[in-house]
Amino acid sequence: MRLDVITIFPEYLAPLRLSLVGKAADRGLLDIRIHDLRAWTRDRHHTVDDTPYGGGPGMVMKPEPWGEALDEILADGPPTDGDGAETAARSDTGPVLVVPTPSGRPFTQEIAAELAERPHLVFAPARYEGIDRRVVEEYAERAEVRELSIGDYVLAGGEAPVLVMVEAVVRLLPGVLGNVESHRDDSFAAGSMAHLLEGPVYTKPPVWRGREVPEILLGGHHGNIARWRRDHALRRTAEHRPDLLRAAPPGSWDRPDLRLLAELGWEPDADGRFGPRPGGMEE
Ligand code: JDQ
Repeated sequence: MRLDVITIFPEYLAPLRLSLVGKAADRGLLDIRIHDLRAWTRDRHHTVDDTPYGGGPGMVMKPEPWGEALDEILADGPPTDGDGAETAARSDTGPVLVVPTPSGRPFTQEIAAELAERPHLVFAPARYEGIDRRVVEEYAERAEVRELSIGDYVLAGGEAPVLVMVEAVVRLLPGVLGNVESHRDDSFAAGSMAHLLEGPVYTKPPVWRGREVPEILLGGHHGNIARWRRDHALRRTAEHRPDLLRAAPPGSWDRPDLRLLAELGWEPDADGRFGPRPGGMEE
């Protein structure tokens, strides 16, 4: 996978050289290139921002440096394969332009998995009040543009979201995780555990500062351990993420689940779901 990041703070992306992502790059699974947007300015002061049309506070990123940077980086990326009838903007093998913004669609595990399938991701973290709108319009004709938010809080720029999204994507690439982690059931992975958060975990010593590891985990009864873990996962999900319980499809719950959920004050409706069905307002 080829991964480009265009930023006015290239040092902010230094953590991509470390840990899991950095190791994946060292092993050749990933080609990461960090670019300074100011390299594509033409004035003496390397200006990247200007005042907003229509007035208002703050500054807006000028379109020209982004245009020059993206033209060069998209031309230099892996080739889009296909029959020529499809454009890079629509092809599964064309580039994806990821633009972090508080007004984007929510970045989810599902989107991370989709991005992990693509050969070329170009990240465009902005600063100030964001990038001139015409840049997204222009590159939507040459790439799949994804405007994404990592959560409902306001950051000062898109660099931290890039670190978050790259880590979520790279750990899904084949060969990046060792066997232990790759066989784990992730809380948000599509599949059997999608509606359950992780329960608590423990390691040695068996007693720390007078606090004991739950006895059931010390015995070897795998059936009882699995049930104990599921109960704690359910309790935690009901407490922290009731929305996930409500979104779980009917048939997600076995008899002990339903007994515990009833104890916690949850009752399924006639269809076996907790609360109103999600959806109905898409697009
Ligand atoms: C930028 C800004 C517009 C604040 C400038 C570029 N989830 C998430 N929170 N915040 C961001 C993403 C984010 C991403 C990129 C950014 C914030 N800002 C500051 C811009 C309105 C408010």
